[in-house]
Amino acid sequence: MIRTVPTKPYLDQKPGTSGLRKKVPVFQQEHYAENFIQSIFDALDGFKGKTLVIGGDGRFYNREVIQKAIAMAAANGFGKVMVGQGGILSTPAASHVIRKYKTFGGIILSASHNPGGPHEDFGIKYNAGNGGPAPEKLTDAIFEKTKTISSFKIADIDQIDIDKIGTVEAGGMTVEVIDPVTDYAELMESLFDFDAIRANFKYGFRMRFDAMHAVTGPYAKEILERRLGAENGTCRNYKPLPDFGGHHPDPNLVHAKHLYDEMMGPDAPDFGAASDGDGDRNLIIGKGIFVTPSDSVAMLAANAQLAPGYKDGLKGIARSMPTSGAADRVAEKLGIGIYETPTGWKFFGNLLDAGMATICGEESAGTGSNHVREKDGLWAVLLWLNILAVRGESAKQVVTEHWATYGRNYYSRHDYEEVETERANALVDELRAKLTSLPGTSVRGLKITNADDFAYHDPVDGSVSKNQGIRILFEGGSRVVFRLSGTGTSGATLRVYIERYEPDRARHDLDTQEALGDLIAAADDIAGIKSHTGRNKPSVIT
Ligand code: VG1
Ligand code: CO
Repeated sequence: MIRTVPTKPYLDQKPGTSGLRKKVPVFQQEHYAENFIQSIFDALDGFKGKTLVIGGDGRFYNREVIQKAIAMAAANGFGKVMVGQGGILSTPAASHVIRKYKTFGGIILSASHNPGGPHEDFGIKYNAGNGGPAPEKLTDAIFEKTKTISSFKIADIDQIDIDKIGTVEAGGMTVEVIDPVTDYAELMESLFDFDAIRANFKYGFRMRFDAMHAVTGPYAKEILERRLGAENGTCRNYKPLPDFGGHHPDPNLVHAKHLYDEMMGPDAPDFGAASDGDGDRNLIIGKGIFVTPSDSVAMLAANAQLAPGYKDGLKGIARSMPTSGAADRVAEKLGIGIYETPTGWKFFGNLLDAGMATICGEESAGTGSNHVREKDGLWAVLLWLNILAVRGESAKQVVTEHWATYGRNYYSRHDYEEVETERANALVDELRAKLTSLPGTSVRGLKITNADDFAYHDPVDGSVSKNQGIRILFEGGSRVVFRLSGTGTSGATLRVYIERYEPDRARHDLDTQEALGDLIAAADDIAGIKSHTGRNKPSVIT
């Protein structure tokens, strides 16, 4: 029943910031997905007879690869797989299932916020037994295996009916199809004050949640409308579609502009939120005010004790390097640790496992805590709802009061998408070459105090990750960071992160792009963005 199929390596299967992401036609090449899945198994040890979780964000090609993964898990000796019904498991829900049932690990099929469809993106990543994304050591080992693979193992079994909840035997292995929502919804109930949130809705609090036709729809419907009593229709675009309705399931001010416009309009609900393709990102917009993700993690950390799951306080806060320093001020006030990691959730795993950090965040709309080992979109939304319900205040009040207490970190990210790879590399190489000569010089009247290429020394396992983003620091604490995206599937994406700290509360309601104007101009002077990319302006500003 088990076949060993000869195959040839593909040389482009290097996992990026979050797993392997490629266009669907690339994944549809003969044995392309099989090679990567077998390489994952080949890089792991000791899973014979153990359980593997399999789920995805429901995008185009999800069902096909799930069938392959099940048949290959059987052939490779797993004892059981747990699959989300319909092939659906949000990334945070998958992380929770891995942890709750103490499984060996999981395979998550997603390209997250990237568009889906026959010509769009697909992705595969492996999460370990702690529920978190494979650390660099493991993704490097997987990549090595992909370069030399010569065969894969697959069981000759019929297609599994993944739409029917229940347990079947196939290929000498147990396949359990589980409800993707129940365990996750219970976890949320255990962390948050559902009574307070329910009462708030009852007394007229209105919200809008946009699932962007991605994976969080069924979760949001169940939790917000059924369990918390938000009015019917609170959740919009809640049906997961293989092509996300033709849109980018990226909850930012460009791709969720309709939500932003609604929240700034005259009849705005009290609170607006959205999540991405695989449910790990969040967009938070209060009535009349957008909350940047960097601010959001700081504000959630500052108020977390209002939620039952965090009533005993936080152990520490971790943020990715490009994320603004707003959270640092909260950590300082709380007297807890603050950790600065490279971009990508895999770097938070050790800090969470070691109990050094409780809340983590990234500027890219990712926030989460030690309840799972992934960022978690709905978790962030529910913590906001919990805080607003207990404080009895609007999001705008919470935000402005936070700025008054801690000062405001003006923050923006400029993305230049699908730049020719050579041109993007040339920009980075040139910048790197002049790093040592920059400190002490001034650009646009701004004095550079330091310039380096960020390297992370993991305080738990001692591993070192180099070249994680170029930082230019200015006198007064402002900074500009440059790095290339590790999640794109065509060309290169240059990300430029710009930040200025403003302690003066009389200057807290400036337009963000204006408040950062001189830094934005300085970034171009220093890196030659326009000349290298040939672009006059960014493709996306968040
Ligand atoms: C981006 C974000 C990063 C995030 C990653 C995965 O990576 O910047 O913060 O962890 O996406 O998020 P990059 O390398 O493109 O900058 V998700 O929601 O796409 O899994
Ligand atoms: Co995502």
